[in-house]
Amino acid sequence: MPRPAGSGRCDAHRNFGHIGADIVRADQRQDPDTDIRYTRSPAGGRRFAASARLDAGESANQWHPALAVDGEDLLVAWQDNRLGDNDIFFARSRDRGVSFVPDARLDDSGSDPSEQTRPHVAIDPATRTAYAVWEDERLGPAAIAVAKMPLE
Ligand SMILES: [Ca+2]
Ligand SMILES: [Ca+2]
Repeated sequence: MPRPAGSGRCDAHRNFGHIGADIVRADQRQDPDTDIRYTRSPAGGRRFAASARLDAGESANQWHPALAVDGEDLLVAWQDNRLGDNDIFFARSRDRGVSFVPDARLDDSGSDPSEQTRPHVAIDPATRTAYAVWEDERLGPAAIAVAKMPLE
């Protein structure tokens, strides 16, 4: 699978520093494609637990993870080319990252073969609403798309 331009940077590396870099390198040794993995620090930041894979996109690249937390809710969104072009997928935890529901498509571009890339997510605790924003080429030149989801 071709890798998208500019995809050498990994937000997991930036957010988790040296530990994240080790995890990314280990994944690339085992698989020819990239995955989204998650880890948390139940020890108050002194160490991280073993990581778990969040995406179900076999033989495809998952890139650019973004994470938002509010209370017990945790959302992770990423760029994913499992359907042949890049789309945005997400996974949600309702117990602050102890477990996740199976991942799902986030963007609404359907079967359009356009690129949806580099998501960011946020949660508004006042309205219990999750927001996602990403770069979207469905109308031609890249534009910014936004979606929201009430957290139940
Ligand atoms: Ca993969
Ligand atoms: Ca797409």
